[in-house]
Amino acid sequence: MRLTRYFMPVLRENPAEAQIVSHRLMLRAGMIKQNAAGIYSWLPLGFRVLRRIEAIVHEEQQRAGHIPMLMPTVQPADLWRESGRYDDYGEEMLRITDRQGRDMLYGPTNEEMISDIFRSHVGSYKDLPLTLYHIQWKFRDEMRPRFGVMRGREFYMKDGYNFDLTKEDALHAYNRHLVSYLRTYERMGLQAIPMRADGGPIGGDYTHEFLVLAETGESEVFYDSMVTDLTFGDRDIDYDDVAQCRSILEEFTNLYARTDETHDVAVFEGVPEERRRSARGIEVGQIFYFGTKYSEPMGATVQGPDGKSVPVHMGSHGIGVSRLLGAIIEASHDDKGIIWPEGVTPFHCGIVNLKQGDNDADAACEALYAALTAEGLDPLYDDRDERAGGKFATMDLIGLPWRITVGPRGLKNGVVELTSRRTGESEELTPDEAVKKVAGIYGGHGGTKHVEMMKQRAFHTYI
Ligand code: 5CA
Repeated sequence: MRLTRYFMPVLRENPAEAQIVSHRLMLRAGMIKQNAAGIYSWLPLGFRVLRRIEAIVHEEQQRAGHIPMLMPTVQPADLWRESGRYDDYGEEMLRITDRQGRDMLYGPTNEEMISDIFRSHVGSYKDLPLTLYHIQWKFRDEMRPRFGVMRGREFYMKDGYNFDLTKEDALHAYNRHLVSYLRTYERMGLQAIPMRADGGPIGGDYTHEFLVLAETGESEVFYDSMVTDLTFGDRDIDYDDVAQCRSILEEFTNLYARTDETHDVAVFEGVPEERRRSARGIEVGQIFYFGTKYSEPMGATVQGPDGKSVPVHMGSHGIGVSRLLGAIIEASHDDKGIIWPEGVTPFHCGIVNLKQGDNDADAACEALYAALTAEGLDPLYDDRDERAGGKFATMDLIGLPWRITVGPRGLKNGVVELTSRRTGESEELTPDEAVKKVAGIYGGHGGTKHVEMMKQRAFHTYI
């Protein structure tokens, strides 16, 4: 993409309405535009990151054997009357009446609808286990929408639902989700710690929230500092292996880590004092096992091996896809702007032309652009007629992990400069070497750990 042909309305001034850094940077980088309290348009740069995050979620869900689909945003109230949640859900639910006077609602979550789909089409235990998921807009009429996409009223969520014959099978589905979430967040460059939580309006005895530690987080959390040393890394996972999934769950949840809802001072005091931490965290996902809470009232049953009809054991599992943009920025920025992890960056690399209109500089930039594109990468070429300082400030603000700077002086010596946004370190390389190095980082030329992240097929090929 050439910047002169793009739509990236960068703001010079700090927007007064933004209280936290991620909101401020998303507005300044021209990623989002607020249309009403807690309701945003995703401008092109923001939309790119949203799609990249979504693509990782799709990949990891399907790796775990979960099946994508899409349910509507608007739901009939009658389904929610069946589960009893129509009255319980309260003011957070956006209620709508259609022209026939029928009660509808903008879905805050989909347990009822998926149970209805299940009961219409599945009748035998032989069709289990089954996990269906979608990534869809949700609406919760939050009392205090704030912090930009972190607490929106309209937000984008991955929600998945498992259907199993027994509690034991459903707990395997729970563990499988936990493992797949650990991988998902790590690919986005995040450490999200599973913490024991409370079921809230979804319900259930088993539930963990995934929290990214950040001062601006809305949740208060308590944990053993050793949990922050755990990393998932590049393990081989067999998602059908019950023992393996359970042992990973144990590894990541045995140490003390709880939100304030379930915090237990007496148990916490069992953690050696020097390892006890209390902090703030951003909740980027939550998993639940709630047994037959929905399947029983809604008649989501199957015929078991003995011929008897039994309600299925269910759980639901959510990832805050749009909230993740805010969480990643909170975890990865400096005073100049965003620093995107390679896994989610909107463009792989920036090209800065220090002297637009200079024949050699222009030609070198065009050649770099073509070579990077041929490697399957998406460069953003700043081809504006602007001074170098302004171009650098824009690149730093929007946070692309790598920048190639091209100027007449370097070109005389046959070199360009490759700069890491994270470390600020630069090296002089020939244009060829620079392309090879960037392609290598993202998985070309023999590859690195980013191979899987970056060799992503187009979004529509995931499903
Ligand atoms: N049905 C279950 C699991 S699918 C469910 O709705 N879980 S949830 O309420 O925990 O939401 C899942 C995730 O959505 C949360 O962990 C959070 O990351 C995100 N989320 C929830 N409310 C908002 C909001 N108002 N704005 C942005 N993200 C939100």
